Amino acid sequence: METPDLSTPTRIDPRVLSRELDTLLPAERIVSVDSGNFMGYPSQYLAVPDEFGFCFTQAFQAVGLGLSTAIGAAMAQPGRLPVLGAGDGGFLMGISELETAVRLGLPLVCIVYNDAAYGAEVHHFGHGDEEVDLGSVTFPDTDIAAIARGFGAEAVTVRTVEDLQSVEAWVAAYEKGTQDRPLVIDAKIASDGGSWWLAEAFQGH
Ligand SMILES: Cc1ncc(C[n+]2csc(CCOP(=O)(O)OP(=O)(O)O)c2C)c(N)n1
Ligand SMILES: [Mg+2]
Repeated sequence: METPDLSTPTRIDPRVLSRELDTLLPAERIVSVDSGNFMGYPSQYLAVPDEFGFCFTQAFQAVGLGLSTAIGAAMAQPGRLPVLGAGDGGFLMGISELETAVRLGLPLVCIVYNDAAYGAEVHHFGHGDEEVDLGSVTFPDTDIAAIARGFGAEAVTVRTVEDLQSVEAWVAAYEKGTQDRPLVIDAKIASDGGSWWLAEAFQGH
């Protein structure tokens, strides 16, 4: 099936981003997923080798556990590339653990689906035709790549498929066995109008 693409010149469709990363990143991987509107994208588009390749923290329903989950997964299975899928809100909640990943020299890929919002909450606030104030759940743009570099990680800002080229260099070093820094992908994502899985889940709220 063709991947839907609502990318704009400055924001990438999260489904296209995830599909491209599925191709770019080594298949021998362990995917961890934080909580939020975004969480279906890595779950749907990033293939994993088996059941030991997928850590889904939704059992706790708490935002912000993804990065520490991914670090734990990396320690448990050093032979696999750890890949985190997180939203901007959840990633910033747990970002102190980036220092841990840098200190441990972990090759860890953090995909941050950056919609400048607590996107899941937009579902709650924004349904129907009424005018609603989204001021408490939407944010100004945050340069997560710059913050990640401050922690000592490698980082890239992604707005288009072409911007993903720098991921290839990071992967090449990983494949040579010389990669000792996490990579944070600050993906400025386009809206697909709110993910279908949360629209469905929130129907009763
Ligand atoms: C600790 C905690 N606080 C608040 C919530 C409610 N909550 C669920 S998803 C979400 C938004 C997460 O935002 P982000 O990580 O940016 O992901 P997005 O929904 O934007 O894709 C919030 C606040 C929660 N589940 N856990
Ligand atoms: Mg968000």
